[in-house]
Amino acid sequence: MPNLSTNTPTAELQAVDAAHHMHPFTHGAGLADKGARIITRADGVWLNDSDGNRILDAMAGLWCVNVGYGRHELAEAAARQMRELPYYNTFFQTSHVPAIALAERLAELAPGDLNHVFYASSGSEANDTNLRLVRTYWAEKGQPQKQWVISRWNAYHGSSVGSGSLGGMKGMHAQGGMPIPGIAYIDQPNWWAEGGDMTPEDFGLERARQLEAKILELGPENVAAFIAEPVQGAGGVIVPPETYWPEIQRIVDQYGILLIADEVICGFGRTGNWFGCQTMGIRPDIMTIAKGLSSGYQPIGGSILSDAVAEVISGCEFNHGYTYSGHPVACAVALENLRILQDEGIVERVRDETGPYLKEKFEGLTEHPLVGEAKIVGMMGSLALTPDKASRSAFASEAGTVGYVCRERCFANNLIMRHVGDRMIISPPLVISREEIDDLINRAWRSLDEAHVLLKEQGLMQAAVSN
Ligand code: PXG
Repeated sequence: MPNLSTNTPTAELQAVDAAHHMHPFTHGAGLADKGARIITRADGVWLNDSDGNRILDAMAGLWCVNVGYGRHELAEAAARQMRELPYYNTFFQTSHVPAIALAERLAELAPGDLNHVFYASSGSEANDTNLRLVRTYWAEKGQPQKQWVISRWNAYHGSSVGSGSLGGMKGMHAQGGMPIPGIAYIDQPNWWAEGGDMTPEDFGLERARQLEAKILELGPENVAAFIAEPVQGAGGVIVPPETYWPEIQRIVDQYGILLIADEVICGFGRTGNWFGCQTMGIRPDIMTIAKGLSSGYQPIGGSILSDAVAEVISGCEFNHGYTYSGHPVACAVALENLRILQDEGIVERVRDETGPYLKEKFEGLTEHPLVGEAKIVGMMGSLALTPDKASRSAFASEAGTVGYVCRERCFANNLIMRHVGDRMIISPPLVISREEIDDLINRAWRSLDEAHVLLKEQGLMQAAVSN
């Protein structure tokens, strides 16, 4: 049994990783051949790997390290809490200070009358909570037939059976018996890929009105809730046209359907406000939170409920909860993380300074021959790659082929930028500086150039037959 450390040679770490560690959303054999990239340390927006590379992390881990890496205050908060009370549960009429204090803080930060927190340890768990919660809400109100939850194709709401079913990822549904019954899907507001000849405004209305049509098809008396990310993240940073959300809000109000805003990515400053629903001007009844809540330093998530929803749920025994609901160490770290976001004015900086600066630079990438559109809200953005800007064509190759080529060039240039199909996405730590933004854009430009050369060499610049 080797005594592994960050000083162990990369090849040895990779071999043991391949032998014993199964990775999420990964073709295991493919990775075993190639060897995983091994991250050893991180500071600010920078990662170090076991080969000594210094890498600009333009994804904030998995959209979560909002305050950046290396914040000792968060380590201290965890250590303090571990010494004082490392664990206790919140079942059986008990509570503890970190869970109480964080719930109070979240109630202050969340808009409107979103004042009540049910804790989980991840976004997936929180969305499972939401699924049971909205159905229980209507049952308690004497309408037990209100069971359907409407979601969107290409939404991501987690990877458990419940949250994966709430999501609209067909590749996930194909494995392991998903989706579960009682969930319906409408199309996403992705104008670039699906808008055809419509204006973005008309398209936004058309996609929102699919919700109305679906409610009428199922019967409003049978529909519990609509769930959506204010801006789709894992689906490729799809920023909806401006007409979309106001129309969705009208529809959920008109038919008495609960609105769940999945803020797992959009929350805690990512869009330039504390929550994405504020940026999009919507009033959810429930918000899902995770990721940026602790900047990823501890696994913690939750659901924030409005007064009206909480009052109904509190009127019954909701037979649901997790061993780690309101874990004291995770709550203590989240509280400290919220303090940092607040005291350092990080959300305001994204809104007023670095966000607009990044937007200007990022939109400049549309000058590149490969880039059709650049969409960005706060610090989440995406580039649509295309062989033909005028017609907004997709590539003739299988979706993701070109995106993968581009992502590999980004990695070679020590820039972590993801691809979703043939969209390239960024979601950097919110503390990224102007100089680091310049660096990010330079590396992205260089990677696009290199990808463009390769794509031409490989004959991959062909357009698909129709848009
Ligand atoms: N909702 C949203 C909007 C998310 O983005 C979840 C729920 C689930 O959270 P947990 O903590 O259970 O993972 C997420 C997670 C990707 C990627 O490839 C995105 C997520 C997770 C893993 C990978 O973009 N988002």
